[in-house]
Amino acid sequence: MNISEIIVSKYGKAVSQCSNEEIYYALLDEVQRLAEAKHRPVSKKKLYYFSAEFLIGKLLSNNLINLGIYDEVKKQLAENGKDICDIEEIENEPSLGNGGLGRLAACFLDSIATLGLNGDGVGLKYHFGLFRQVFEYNQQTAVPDKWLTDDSWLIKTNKTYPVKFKKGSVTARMYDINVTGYGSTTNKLHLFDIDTADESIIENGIDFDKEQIDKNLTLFLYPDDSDDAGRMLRIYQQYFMVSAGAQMLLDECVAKGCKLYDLADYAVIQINDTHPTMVIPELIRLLVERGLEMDNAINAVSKACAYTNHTILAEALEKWPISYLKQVVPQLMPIIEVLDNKVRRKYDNKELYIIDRDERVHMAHIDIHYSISVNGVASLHTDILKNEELNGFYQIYPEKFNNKTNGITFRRWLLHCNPELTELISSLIGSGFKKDAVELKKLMKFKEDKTALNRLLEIKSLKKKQLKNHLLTSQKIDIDENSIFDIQVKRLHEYKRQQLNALYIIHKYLEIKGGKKPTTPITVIFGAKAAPAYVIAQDIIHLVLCLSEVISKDPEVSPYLKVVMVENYNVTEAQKLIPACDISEQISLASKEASGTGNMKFMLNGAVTLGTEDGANVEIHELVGDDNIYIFGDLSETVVERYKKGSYKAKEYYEENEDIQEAVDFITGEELMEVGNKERLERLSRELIGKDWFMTFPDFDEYVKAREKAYKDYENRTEWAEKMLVNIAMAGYFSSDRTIEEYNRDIWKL
Ligand code: 26Q
Repeated sequence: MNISEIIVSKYGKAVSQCSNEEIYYALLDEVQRLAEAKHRPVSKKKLYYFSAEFLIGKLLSNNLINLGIYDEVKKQLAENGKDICDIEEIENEPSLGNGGLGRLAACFLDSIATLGLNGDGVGLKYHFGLFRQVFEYNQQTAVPDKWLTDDSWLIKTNKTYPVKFKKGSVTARMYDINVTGYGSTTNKLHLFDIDTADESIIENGIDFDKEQIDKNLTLFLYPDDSDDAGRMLRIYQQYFMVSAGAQMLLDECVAKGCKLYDLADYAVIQINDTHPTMVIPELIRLLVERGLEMDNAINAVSKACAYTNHTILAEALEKWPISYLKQVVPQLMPIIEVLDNKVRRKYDNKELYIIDRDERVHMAHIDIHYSISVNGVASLHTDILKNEELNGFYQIYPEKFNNKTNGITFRRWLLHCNPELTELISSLIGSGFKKDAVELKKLMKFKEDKTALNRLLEIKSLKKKQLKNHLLTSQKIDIDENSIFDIQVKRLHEYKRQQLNALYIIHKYLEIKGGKKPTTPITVIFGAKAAPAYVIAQDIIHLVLCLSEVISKDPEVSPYLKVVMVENYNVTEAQKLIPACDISEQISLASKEASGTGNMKFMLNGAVTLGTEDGANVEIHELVGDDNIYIFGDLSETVVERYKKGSYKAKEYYEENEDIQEAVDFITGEELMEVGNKERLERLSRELIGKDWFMTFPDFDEYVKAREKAYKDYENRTEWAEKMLVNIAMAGYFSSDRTIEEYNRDIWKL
């Protein structure tokens, strides 16, 4: 690629005379051309990855890396006085996902294309992704995040599909985004939208008229916890996506010679959580409409579908009231009833029914009965599904259950976000790890190599300085680059226990006030969005922001402890935060975090995990061994038992443990009250003492101990560098290329 030539032909001037924006759009056009020129994989059978969320992040650099021209472009820009990082800033991040599940879908698309597999994504083209988070008065406010620009990565196609609702029909139009793998083939992400969407109906904040479906259908991505009006719209969105997607895939299969009853020879549909579950009854409906007998249609569809479960939180499992479905998509109800009746005839266990006695449709139950595969996303998670949550189903379909431990794409989470570390690794073990991540294990040879270890520490320092500079410009926050960077970034949820981290901070603050100063100063960084309707989550954000203010205003403590909450945490911020991290906080209540994927990104970038035996932390622990991770807290079995018995009394811990009492009392003490909102802080304190549903108190002492041990170990820089090295070396297992190979080997068989 010759950038000067491209720019001259587009704008008639030199690169140095162009604005960053002009350069960005020229590169976008050129990358699109190169991506289109790569060939598409061909195979009889094709994968359709259905997901309500694809948290793809910015695409320019990712595409340049995958096309193998990133370094060249960077060099040519530099020769013309332009910094590629400034060009990257021009691109808006498409935040088309809530968190882990959406980001996983994006990593998977990258790996599917990289492995040359024939597989496309199917989803929705939201006009506004997840809300943009703004802090005001130490609280979160949510504002719309417009990411679409006239010229973007979306390619408008002329493919349209009618989608019928009870209230009337809409036309779905397909837009495509090229998915350039790090290899020779390109796939597509198909996102559906309506031409009549109307952004002008948005009122203040992120409110809008929820009645006008033809205008609002694709405006917003729903936060993971929402109000009732929003729920109805969710059903509209889900059906719109699956109906358009189902028609598209049937057309493609028929064009290849599919006779409909043999659908499973042409298509495999991976259902990403229950959000796309209606694709099962919708495909059955379409096959019947095209002439198949109901039983044959059910059989054909069941053989083509596979389901991934991402959560064991009961409240997050979708159960739609029949009355809702009847109001939105009455055409699906007769089919769902047939599916339920078949189950009822076969099994007399009410827990397995699709429709329960409260007239609600259990979406996961449709998936489990009418698909070939049910998978969890980490080994512990799959075990819990088999033995606890879905045990009834496991008993009747043991062959369907399988584990697929999540993974991340190393192109974005190492090569792109940490070129310095990538270069060091290449210089030590060659570039083979870029294609085969397990080769990172070769780094183990350098465990005692002082030069290599020192280079690792130098790179970490550099990434910390870069983050410091970024936070200074973006948020006017100044952090000490020589402090320990202790980071917890993820969606705000009680089960993830940001409140436990906050309790530790209070404990530490009081300790420093009492004269016990840390050897190396500590910077605790949070990044988290809370669903707007999730009150306690908002309260926890408020607590962290208030703590940050109180501590920074306290001259006795501020030289040793700083708390930062990064505003609007998203993929772009993650790419800057993760490489700079020393300690990775993965402190969910054991059994609650299905997998986690941030934990893998941190490990890959040389952070050491402080975590519970939960989700994929268990596998990280097994890989790196006791010396290279800080594990604390009750085990999943203990937690599960405690829930079953209903024996947990937070108040007893509060009354008997002085440290806990002191920390909790601080929440409603005068220092915080002075900067905070009384109602929020009091509600949070009551919630903790009266309920503490995610059991922070029982883990508190061990957490404090483990965190202190990590801070102490950090002081021995060489030993710490060894831990960093082992983490990087063992991270290869968590490449999403490995995960996708397993999906293909066990489920898709492309
Ligand atoms: C449901 C109903 C109505 C509105 C929204 C939702 C909704 C939206 C998003 C429910 C759940 C989600 C997202 C779930 C999620 O991100 N789960 C995470 O998936 C990751 C990838 O497997 C895991 O690593 C995480 O452990 C899991 O929490």
